[in-house]
Amino acid sequence: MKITKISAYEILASGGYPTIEAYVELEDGSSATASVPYGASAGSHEATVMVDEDSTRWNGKGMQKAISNINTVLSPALLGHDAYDQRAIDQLMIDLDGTPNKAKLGGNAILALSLAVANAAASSKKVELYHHIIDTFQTGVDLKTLPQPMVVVIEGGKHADETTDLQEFCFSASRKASVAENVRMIMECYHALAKVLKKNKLSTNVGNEGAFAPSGIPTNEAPFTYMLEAIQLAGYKPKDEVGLSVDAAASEFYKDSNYELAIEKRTLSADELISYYESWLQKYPIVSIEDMLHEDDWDNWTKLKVVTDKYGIPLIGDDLTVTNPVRLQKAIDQNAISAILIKLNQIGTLTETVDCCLLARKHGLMTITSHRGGGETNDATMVDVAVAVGSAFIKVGPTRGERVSKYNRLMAIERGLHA
Ligand code: 2PG
Ligand code: MG
Repeated sequence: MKITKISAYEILASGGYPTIEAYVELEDGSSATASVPYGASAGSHEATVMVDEDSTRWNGKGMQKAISNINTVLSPALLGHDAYDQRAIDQLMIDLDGTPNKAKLGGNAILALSLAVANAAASSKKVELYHHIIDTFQTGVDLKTLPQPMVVVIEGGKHADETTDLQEFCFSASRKASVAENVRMIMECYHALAKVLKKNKLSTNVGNEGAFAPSGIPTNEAPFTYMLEAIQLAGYKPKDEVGLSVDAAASEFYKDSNYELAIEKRTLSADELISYYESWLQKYPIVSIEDMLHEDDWDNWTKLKVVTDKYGIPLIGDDLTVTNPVRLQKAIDQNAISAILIKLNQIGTLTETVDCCLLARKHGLMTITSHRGGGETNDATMVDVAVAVGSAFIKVGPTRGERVSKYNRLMAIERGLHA
């Protein structure tokens, strides 16, 4: 099924700056668009987000250079190729770029086309995108269980001003129930959390990802106490029904080989920080933790993994592993993680993303497919990827259109499977 037409243009992303949307048309007239998100606290090993650095437009954050790479290099190469052969399409773009981090043509340019081709192929085959991905990559996923919600409900770090040093505090569904029921349960906890925050004289305004982002939270531990109270107030059982998950995004508060907790006015060594974290695992119904250490602090990740293994909870790599099979393999070899966050734009093609998930699964690691903090769009391709690779969770914020579009897509998939 030949690709006959490609175009790409800037659209507005959730942070108020542009991102790329691509349009792909096939010889049978089927077509699709896809757009690319990007992070606020992106890991330094991620695929390049190519921006114009032209201060006369969008404060330098325009994407015309990357779009020009689509028009002059990628599109001429892809036209006439078979859209059903996603692996070949992605490999062609990887080869044209030729750098390990897609610095020449831009990960944002390459991913926009990769995802638009996949969506157009699914539309041409008249199948759901997740089915197309399962077939194309032979992922072997049987769809008996769908990813469950991991909902960011308090955000700080680079996602909000004057709040926690740690970036995200989430409610994770642990109840064996439908996605729709678990979304309802967690959103009831989210509304209960609003009451708890107000009682503590904290604001319920929201940050980048639609989670509460109050200033004046006294410690990085305090959100756990509010969240635990909220679960109980909403009438659910902590841990058995709703667990707590945290993403420290610790690279953002790593300074001179130590960790600076600004709101607590103290600087901790990695060992001290790990002990602090362990005290939380003893006190709260925490079911997973992510990026608790700097993205290159490998030896301390291995130390922390000993602790999370002791408590039987997944240690998730994100900035550490950047959805990159090479970094994932290193993390496996060093026994640094037991789960991996998956973000399509960290690596820049659908094929490499799926390969990373398959590698994780081969080694018994859980995958969690995630939204991005900086610039999201209403595109919900990530949800179909999560379903097709058998992710245990999708991590997405609770409010704002570009976030709820993901949960709505997941619930639509669930309804479709039971129709
Ligand atoms: C993360 C993400 C998504 P960002 O660190 O997991 O919540 O944030 O997209 O800003 O890197
Ligand atoms: Mg993260």
